[in-house]
Amino acid sequence: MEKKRTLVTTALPYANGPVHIGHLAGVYVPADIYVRYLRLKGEDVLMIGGSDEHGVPITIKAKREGVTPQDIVDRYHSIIKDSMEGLGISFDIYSRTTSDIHSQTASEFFRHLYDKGEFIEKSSMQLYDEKAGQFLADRYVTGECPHCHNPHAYGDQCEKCGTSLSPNELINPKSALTDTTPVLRETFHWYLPLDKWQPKLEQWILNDHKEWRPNVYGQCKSWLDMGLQPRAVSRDLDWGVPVPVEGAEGKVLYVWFDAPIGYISNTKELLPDSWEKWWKDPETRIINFIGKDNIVFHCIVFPAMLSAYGDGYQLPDNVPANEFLNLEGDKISTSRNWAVWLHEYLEEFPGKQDVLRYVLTANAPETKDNDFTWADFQARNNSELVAILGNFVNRALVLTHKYFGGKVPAAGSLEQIDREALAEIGELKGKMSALLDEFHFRDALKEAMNMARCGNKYLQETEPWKVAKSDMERTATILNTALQITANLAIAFEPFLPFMSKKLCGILNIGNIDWQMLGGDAILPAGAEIGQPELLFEKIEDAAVSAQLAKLEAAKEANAKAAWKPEPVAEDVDIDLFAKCDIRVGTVLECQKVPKADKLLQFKIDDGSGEPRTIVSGIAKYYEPEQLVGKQVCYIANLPARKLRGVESCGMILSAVNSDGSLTVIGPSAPVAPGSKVG
Ligand code: B3M
Ligand code: ZN
Repeated sequence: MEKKRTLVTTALPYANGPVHIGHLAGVYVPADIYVRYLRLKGEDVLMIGGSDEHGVPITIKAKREGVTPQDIVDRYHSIIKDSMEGLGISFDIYSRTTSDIHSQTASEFFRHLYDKGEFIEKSSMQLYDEKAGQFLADRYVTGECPHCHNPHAYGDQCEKCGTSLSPNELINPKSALTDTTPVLRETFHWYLPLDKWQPKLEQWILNDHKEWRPNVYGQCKSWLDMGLQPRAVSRDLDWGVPVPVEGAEGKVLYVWFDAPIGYISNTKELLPDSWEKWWKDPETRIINFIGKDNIVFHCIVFPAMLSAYGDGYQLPDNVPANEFLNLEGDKISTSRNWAVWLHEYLEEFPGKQDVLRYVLTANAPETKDNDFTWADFQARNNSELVAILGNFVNRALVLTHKYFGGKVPAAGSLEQIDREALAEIGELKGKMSALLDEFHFRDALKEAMNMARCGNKYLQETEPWKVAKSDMERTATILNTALQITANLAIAFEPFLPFMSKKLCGILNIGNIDWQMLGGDAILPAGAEIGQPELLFEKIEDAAVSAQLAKLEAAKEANAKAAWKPEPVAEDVDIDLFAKCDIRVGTVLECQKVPKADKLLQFKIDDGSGEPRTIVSGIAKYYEPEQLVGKQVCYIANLPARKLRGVESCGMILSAVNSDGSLTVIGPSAPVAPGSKVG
């Protein structure tokens, strides 16, 4: 069924950090491809985005930095907005949930449901920080995980074993605000009875939307099979949209209640007079682009909210959620800084927006989690964008300048090989359209690349540079055909690589392109001027890749350092036992590597006896032998001698174990006589 218009929403990223490639691959790049495709088809489409500026993580970050939550969201909203624009994500509006229009809309939404009696009010016992005088949101409580005994689990989740928790389950709960032990105190909240909407949602998803992606459909089915429960839609917190009901002081709307309403308020902000048709007319298709962790909110909770509101609100037609993108084999993480940040990418790879768009689409996590690696990024750029697409276009343009002075030559009568090449472009267009209609962006991009392959093959087979030696008429036909393929590429790639497309359209002097033109064999009229060839893509060198890998390595090291805690102190020992251990200071006279043992260093130590003492120590990875000569070190003097790689070692040199596992030799802070006792 064809509908009149399409409203595309994109998950609102939390403004507690910049966006990274995981967000882009999951939501914004596919949504942008889809919207650009619809626009090229001449359809009426809106792309709505914005920052999600409420929620507990923002308040925690603000506390930690000693600034207000508004400072945090102001900072990240502008970074996110600018960087998305930099990547060519073509929002019709990118707004934010701290706007007045949003508070009014969300507040009115809640009040309407409240007045209709759509909520139930329930009391419950929740953890309360008596010192801070406030209830603690789940994230504000930390403690020991009852499953894996990780001592740093959060009240909503243990990040070590991945189990979802409720704060009351934590062993030894502590308030993240004051580090005191919270107490249970009664509070009350409003709940949306999702169970009331279960039959409607079952019908709508399980029967009417069997075409949804299997991951989305499957997740919904398992929620529905478990049976829906009432969900709290308010929180005791001072950051958010206040609950617009008397007696609700200190309570705000739960962030997942207000955020999806952000889609509506942002549409309203853009189109104050005509927003309603985008939400309430059954002739509008609504498509929500999200990541897989947001499925339940978009397919169950928000549809239940819209249904409870009534007044003509429509439910989404599709929710093409993606799986996750990992980075170099590890889960992307904002807090661990294990990410490729968009704003940094744009600075470090200026003019290469399309390369990132290409790689994220070619490797999109549409059906399963995927991995982004810098090696793959380089390979796809060098062997696909440069070697296939860039190479073909460049050859077509250069040859046109060489033989026809930069003007599109007129085609004579086409031979079979010309007709076949053009027919293949038409077929690929058909495949691409079908794939794009079904949200298979990765495969659609492959078909676009196949168009460029088709162009290369055509030039390889027709060899115009040879034909030009004897037959200029035939050469004209071949280059006309090659240029028509080039123009087709400018259109086919527009949704995926808009910067390249714009540049190429500029060179080819084609102004307004649309999807109907794609597959055409006369997009460029004979005689039209072609601009100077410019390289569309350039090779990415190894050094650029190594620099990125080094940056990730540095993040890993910084994390290990930050996460490091000293080992717990061992059991008590008897003072006599300690006294038996004879620790001395000696001066290193000689130090050398032990042959064929990459961990061992062999020392000769002046221990004051007049006879040098030999000790072998496993610290070769951390020191060059000459670094230690002349230094004073501590060693245990009364360990029985033992042979290590054929060398008799009399004692053990003491080292401190650093947070990264490396070893630092221990010695006195000022010189002492060799053989001095430590005690
Ligand atoms: N901010 C969650 C997220 O960024 C959330 C999405 C809201 S969409 C209405 O994953
Ligand atoms: Zn755990």
